Amino acid sequence: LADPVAATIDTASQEMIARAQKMGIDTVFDRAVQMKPCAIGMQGICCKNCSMGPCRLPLPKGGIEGEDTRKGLCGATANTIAARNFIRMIAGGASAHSDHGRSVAEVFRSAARKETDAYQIKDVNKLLEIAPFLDVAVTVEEDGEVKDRDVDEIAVEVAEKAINEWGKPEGELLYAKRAPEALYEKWKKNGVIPRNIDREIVEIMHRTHMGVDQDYKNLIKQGTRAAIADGWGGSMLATDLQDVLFGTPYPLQSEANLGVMKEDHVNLIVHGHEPVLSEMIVAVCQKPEIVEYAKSKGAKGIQLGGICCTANEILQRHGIPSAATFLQQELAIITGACDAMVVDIQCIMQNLANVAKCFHTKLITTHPIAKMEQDNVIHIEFDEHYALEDADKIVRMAIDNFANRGAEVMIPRQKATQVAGFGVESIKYHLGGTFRGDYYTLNDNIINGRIRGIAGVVGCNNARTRHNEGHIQVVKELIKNDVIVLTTGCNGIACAMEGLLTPEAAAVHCGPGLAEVCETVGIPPVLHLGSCVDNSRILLAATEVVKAGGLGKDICDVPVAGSAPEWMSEKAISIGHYFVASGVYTVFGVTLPTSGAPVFHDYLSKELEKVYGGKWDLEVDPIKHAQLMIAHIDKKRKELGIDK
Ligand code: NFS
Repeated sequence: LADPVAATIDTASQEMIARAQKMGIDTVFDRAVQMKPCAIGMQGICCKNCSMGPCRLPLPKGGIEGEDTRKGLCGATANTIAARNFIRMIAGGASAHSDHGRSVAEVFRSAARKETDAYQIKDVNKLLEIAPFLDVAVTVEEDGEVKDRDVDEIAVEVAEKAINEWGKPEGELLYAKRAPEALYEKWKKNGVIPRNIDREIVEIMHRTHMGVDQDYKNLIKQGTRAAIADGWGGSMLATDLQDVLFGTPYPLQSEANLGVMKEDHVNLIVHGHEPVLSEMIVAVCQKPEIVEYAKSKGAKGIQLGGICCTANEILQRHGIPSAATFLQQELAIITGACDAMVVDIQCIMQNLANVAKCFHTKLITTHPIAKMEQDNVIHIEFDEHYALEDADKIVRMAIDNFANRGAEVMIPRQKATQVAGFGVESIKYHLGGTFRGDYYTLNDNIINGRIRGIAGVVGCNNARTRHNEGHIQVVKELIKNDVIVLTTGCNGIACAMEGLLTPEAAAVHCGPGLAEVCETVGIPPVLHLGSCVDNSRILLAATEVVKAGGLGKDICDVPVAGSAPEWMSEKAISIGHYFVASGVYTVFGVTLPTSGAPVFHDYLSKELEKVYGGKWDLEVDPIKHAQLMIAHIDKKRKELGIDK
């Protein structure tokens, strides 16, 4: 990838990278050419957990013959070092998802206690559905009669029980029991049921401290426990409580790519992850007096757009268009038309501030744990108790800045239509059966072979590989082979930009079986399930498939595979690992930080399957990557006796 402009398959991005270069502004695409990554770090075999190091254990050219005698000053082997680094990545990822979940839980508690007017319980059905999983009764017995409990009372108890999951002193993660029974039993037998969410992350930091756990198998076992605490804990709670507060998504139509920005509108971009702020911004932007205010400043209205998982959150629930994937964030400012960009946490590049300096764009940080050192950045700390006031201030700042645009506005025209807003509930609606169980139609179509299997394709962009190329090629190859795709995160945005999230895409890109199902039901072949915490929806969808019957007793029996073709964040490693621990064969693209420790790598990519039914794999070539997933799906079909 020597040419930054060619480092993306998206022509809108190419235009913006070229424009930045002309203006003398560097973007991540330029920096990726200049900065060479450390080969030893990439292979996972650099230990910097104490100051006697960093100890670097390069793999000898030509691999290892005979015994592997490499060791650090303390004697740590390559396997120990790679395993420590790997589970520290899980800790980073799990903590990011789970801290996001905690924030949502705290806002939820404020709403349940009626300490704030800005947030209310929007989806009572979902509240009643999740309550029993948190040991909260939805009925009471009074005078020998069973009566419905007061919803407000249930909400407060759900809030308290949920928050307890982060730090309770005893017991086990309550949501672990939402997994298929066979999987729960497997976890129990192997001692990896999380005790509470925070504890598993802290224990990773302890066990990877100098001189503690020195057995890669035991280290990864703790990584497994923390990853389960993420997928089936912090992330799942985030998804559930967000749905209760802001509504469970249902399919809707929108658009994607930089072309969603409008020259004659105030362009306000929300970027980051927690919907507690972006929901308020959406609400404020819909107020007639705010629209009037924008008009009084010479704009035709306000165009909201999202980047990263905030994009996915407000897309799923409100149909707000997705402006950009992770790697396009600087490019949104380079249009010259971004009047304000509001960020909270995660996946926010510090260089945004440098790019914003070259334009009129106001860059606003909002979260106490995520500030920027550059002096052009404005910090407006978001407080849930004054949520609407804070959002109002931010939106007005964007509107006031509209008049300050320079002459140099250039918005790429490219944008694509997308149908998003899917979830466990809407799949049930579209692919369920009226009489025969919730996921009956889906299972029936898998059994009769129209749908070959299910793939979860998720995750980031990575500047070390061509932007969106892996995402699109993997997904196209899967649907061509009749594999239905569930997407989240930046893969969802990439698929939207390519037009794959439309029902019409089925006739163009799918094999005959999947095309027929999509056309009959009226769904896209790629179902957008939301943000990265919403990968928990994929876990629950897989669980529903198991429950509907005919496809085995556990997730690892189902013809399903996972993929992150362009991953880059620690969150992706945590996600990958909870997929694996939940029984899913999971293929990553780009690289894995395990290649320098072949024994540890083999443990992840071979041995773990014997324990949990899922395993890791790495494949850089997108077509081979998809073919590996298809081969696994076929293997599972054969085991189920449904191969024809
Ligand atoms: Ni996921 Fe969201 Fe995108 Fe990757 Fe970042 S936005 S939580 S980490 S880059 S998919």
